[in-house]
Amino acid sequence: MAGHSVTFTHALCRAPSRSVTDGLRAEDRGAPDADLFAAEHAAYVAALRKTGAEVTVLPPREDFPDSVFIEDPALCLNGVAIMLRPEAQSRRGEAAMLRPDLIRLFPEVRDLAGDGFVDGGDILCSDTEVMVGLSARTDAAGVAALRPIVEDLGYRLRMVETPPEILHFKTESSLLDPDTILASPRLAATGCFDGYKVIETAPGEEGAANAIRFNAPVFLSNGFSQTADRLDAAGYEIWPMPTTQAALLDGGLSCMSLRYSPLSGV
Ligand code: CIR
Repeated sequence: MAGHSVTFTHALCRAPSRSVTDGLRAEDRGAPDADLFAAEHAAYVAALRKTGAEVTVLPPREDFPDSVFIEDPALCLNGVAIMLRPEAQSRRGEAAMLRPDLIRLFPEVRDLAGDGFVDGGDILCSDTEVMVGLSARTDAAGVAALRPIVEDLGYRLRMVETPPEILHFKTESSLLDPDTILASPRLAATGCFDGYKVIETAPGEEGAANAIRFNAPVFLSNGFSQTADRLDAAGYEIWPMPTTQAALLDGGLSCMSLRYSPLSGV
């Protein structure tokens, strides 16, 4: 069953900067190649558009090497943009930098009170529930500030734990349809998806879980053939995508867009 948590009329992206080579990474496996990153990003934007969505691509920002990962400084929920507060030092200015664009694109922009931290990569939304994973980037104070905004927009907020070895909650999970989650076995084992149907990634393919269901297709990073088979067997239409350069910076498919429908209702 498709629902408004997987159908979108719009997406907002930001082109990668040349400075993306300085992006944050937990483990240095070499800097990404800026040209190849741009090519992979262009393929991603083209695929979003191919589903019928209107995609706005903001210009690159050299002063923010990780700003291509536009999912982290904001959350779009029920037609409203919510400014978040990324924790990483080099990303702290990203929300303020993005805010004028969101004011231009959304009828309403809300701000997080207090000084807690929340990264969009830790937020997974279904039709009725917003799951927020505590992580190295998202703290309880940030979640407490987000809760009244989310509840006011008609959603339930549930705070869950992200295992310490996982950067963001959605690094290893994604929504396939309003009742079904794709997750790595280690994240699913925490029990946070109880009540949902869970499809686990195949052994050694944890990175496949940072997928996005965007309208009809599920975008899945290249190289995860066993997980692709599982999704295919479950009836999902898979669109394989190259994400080799984002992966060098611990990023993936969800991180590179804000997905929304201006007039969606709960
Ligand atoms: C960072 O460490 O913040 C970036 N290099 C990667 C952010 C990935 N974003 C995401 O999972 N939502």
